[in-house]
Amino acid sequence: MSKNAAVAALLEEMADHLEARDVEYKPNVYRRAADSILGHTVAVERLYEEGGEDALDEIEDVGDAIAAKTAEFLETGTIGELEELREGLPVDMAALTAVEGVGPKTVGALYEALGIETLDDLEAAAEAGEIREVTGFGAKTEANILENIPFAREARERSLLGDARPVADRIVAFFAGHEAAETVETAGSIRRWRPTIGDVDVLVASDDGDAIIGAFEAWEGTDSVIEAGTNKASVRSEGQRVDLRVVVPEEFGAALQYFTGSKDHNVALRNRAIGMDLKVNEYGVFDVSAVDDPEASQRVGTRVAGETEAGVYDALGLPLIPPELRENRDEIRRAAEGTLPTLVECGDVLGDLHVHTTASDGTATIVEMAEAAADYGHEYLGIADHATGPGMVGGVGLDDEELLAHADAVREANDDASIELFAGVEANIGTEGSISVGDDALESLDCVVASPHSALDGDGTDRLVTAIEHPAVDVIGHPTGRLLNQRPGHDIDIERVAAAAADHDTVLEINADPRRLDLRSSYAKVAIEAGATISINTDAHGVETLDYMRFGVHTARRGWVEPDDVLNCLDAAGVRAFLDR
Ligand code: DGT
Ligand code: CA
Ligand code: CA
Ligand code: ZN
Repeated sequence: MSKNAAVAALLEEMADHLEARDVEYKPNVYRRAADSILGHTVAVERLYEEGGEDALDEIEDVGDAIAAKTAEFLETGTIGELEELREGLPVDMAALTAVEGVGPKTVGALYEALGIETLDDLEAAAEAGEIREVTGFGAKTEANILENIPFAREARERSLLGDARPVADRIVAFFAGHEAAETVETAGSIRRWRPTIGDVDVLVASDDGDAIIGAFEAWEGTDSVIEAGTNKASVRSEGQRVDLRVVVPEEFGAALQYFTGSKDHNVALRNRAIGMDLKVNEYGVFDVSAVDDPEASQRVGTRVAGETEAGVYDALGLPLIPPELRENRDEIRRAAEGTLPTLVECGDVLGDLHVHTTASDGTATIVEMAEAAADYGHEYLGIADHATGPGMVGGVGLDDEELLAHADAVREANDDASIELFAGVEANIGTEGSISVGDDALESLDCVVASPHSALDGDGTDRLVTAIEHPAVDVIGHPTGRLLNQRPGHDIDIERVAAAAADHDTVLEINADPRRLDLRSSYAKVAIEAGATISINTDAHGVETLDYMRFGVHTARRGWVEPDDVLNCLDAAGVRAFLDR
């Protein structure tokens, strides 16, 4: 990943420090610059390498001074002025300001008065009733702070699925080849493919807990052991916390069901069981109709299931519910009715309609991307390089004439390619919903993706609906513009957006880049219920990230999406027919 996020974080921290010192105006200048750099599609290091500070200066909202500081960071790995500010106020600014109701000014005041530097300090001071004694603070503020600390801790401790999943995959592969392990599976949020992960849960079926735990501690991917017992160990690997549990093979299914969660799904499932005179827990499903006190022990009554997960659900009169659906969003009722959706699978996706090449900010040529997509198994690929327009600076993005020339190059490559190539564009949606490419150019392209790249705060509904209504727009890319753990993106009224998309036959993208996963699953569900079509695209900027597709597919599954809802589950001829609609 580019260094844009790192630079943006440092500029935000500078803004916080200046604000803590009651400096006016300047903090906002830094924040706007940070936002713009974060959302900028070209890597700052590349801009700097090619055009020096002048090129950085060209980024929206970045002036001389901030361009110089960015350059200083790229040259030295640090910013001198920030180092000085940190010395004057040696606090964990990001952690403290993550607490709702605590801003930089509060941090400054609490450091002056009580020497608070960390979240632990803050918590201890609030618990001791010291904060209410500081001028400008009261008992109510103190109580609020105390209440909001756990949430702040958690938000800061969640990893991106895209970072956690590879760690889980490696552990599963390791134990799949281990003689003492009968079965190994992920559990928890990683198995449900949540976009962010608190910790990675892994479950191993084995009669030899010591061998499994010992192997895990000694595994080359284990960086440090947090705790280890006879049947459970927690370690750190690649910055991820991993919880591994060992259970006996006879109870593996029940344990897998229990530890996959979600908690809300499990509660709903247990309630269903109670109505059937059954008890379900991590050890099995038990018939307790003849038992006086079902709570007397964990393994009570007659055991009717537990070796396999399907058996657990079957004992409760249900088909196996896919892990992605286990969020207590009506899946148990639908399972009981026999009307669960047939979810889209990776193998159903036949192409990718949003990738970049060196013509804009990608790292591979048209031919290289086409070959990689063919190797990946795709039947077609939509080349959607950036157009110029709002959000694009530093020379990135093609004007109308360049787009037409690029489309010719794509069509030429198509003649020799083993898969079908669509000549497309990723146009920018202006703040009022305008499309940053002329109608003549749009007309001559096969596939038009239009995405918001600038001004991503506030409500984006009108903006998106206007873009959806444009007759040449085929797909709305990453509709809200969110970046997970970084910025929330637009608020949208998804019902209105979905209705407009359905009306105008405009497709809504689930962007599969694990930093985005946008549309989020709950919005995708609303979209398909309104009759809109989804497209799952990687937005790959190089050959390596074509396999982001799986993150998009599992996000779609979390949104109850079926193959029929997805444009790129059609074959090339079907997609071509849709685009010519
Ligand atoms: P995370 O780690 O925050 O991303 O989310 P999960 O869902 O992986 O949660 P985690 O790691 O705390 O626990 C894994 C699963 O274990 C969870 O999804 C359901 C189950 N579980 C854990 N604690 C409880 C509990 O107190 N009650 C119930 N019913 N289930 C629990
Ligand atoms: Ca977990
Ligand atoms: Ca856990
Ligand atoms: Zn893109």
